Amino acid sequence: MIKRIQEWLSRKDRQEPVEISPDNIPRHVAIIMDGNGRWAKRRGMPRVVGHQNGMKAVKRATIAANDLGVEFLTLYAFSTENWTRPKDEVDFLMRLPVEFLAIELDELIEKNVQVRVMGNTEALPSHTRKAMEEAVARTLSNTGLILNFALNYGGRKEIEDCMRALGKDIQAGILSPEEITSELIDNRLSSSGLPDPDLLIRTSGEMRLSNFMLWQIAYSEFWFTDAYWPEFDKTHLMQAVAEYQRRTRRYGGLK
Ligand code: V07
Repeated sequence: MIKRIQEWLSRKDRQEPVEISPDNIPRHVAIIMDGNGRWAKRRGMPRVVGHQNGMKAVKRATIAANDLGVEFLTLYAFSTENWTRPKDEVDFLMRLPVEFLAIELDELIEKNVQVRVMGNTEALPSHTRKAMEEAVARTLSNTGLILNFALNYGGRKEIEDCMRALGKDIQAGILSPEEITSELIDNRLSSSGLPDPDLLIRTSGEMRLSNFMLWQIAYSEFWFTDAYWPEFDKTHLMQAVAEYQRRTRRYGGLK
């Protein structure tokens, strides 16, 4: 028995091609991109080298998702909790959208990708906001995959802001409590306009949500991998989608 499991593990490590049906591709994939610092540390390099390589993995994952026919890809780039990291690291992270614009965006524009951002973006440094706004503006008319960065995002903060806004509307007499429905809440979250994620991926072996899309993932399938985010490539995404299809096959094509 133990031997059989070992054989299976070694096959999985070699990442043989997996079978994916074109009829049941998750429309919306969300990813918690964990393990950038650990990946660097394992190589004896500073954490920021991990973040830099994580940015390359963003482009790989985007192109892979686009090739598979995924319509929406949401990536957790910076959480409301990440501000507690050392200042140097936060400063470096806040420059990544600028680098992304300079280094990675042209190839994504060629692939017809549209960039969006959700989260509390007003609180970001102006160079970060400017880069992010430029990425959004330069891809606004693209019609391919929607690449949605969660930046200064927190699931509870999003729900808190939504409840405050609804409370204000009630106080102003333009909303009655009976009118509050799931759909109304959907429309007031920063993910408004996107369908709920069908598949949530987290890298680096952690199995927590860490305040990511708490409302939206009510029915999402979860897939975890031990791979660090800078190692993530098309084969990981394909494994995740193949597993998603195995789990949802009873609805295949009917969902
Ligand atoms: C960040 C790279 C990916 C690994 C996880 C953390 C580090 C891309 C962006 C980005 C965001 C908005 C935008 C264009 C690019 C980004 C941050 C961190 C803060 F419009 N990667 N990436 N932003 N990392």
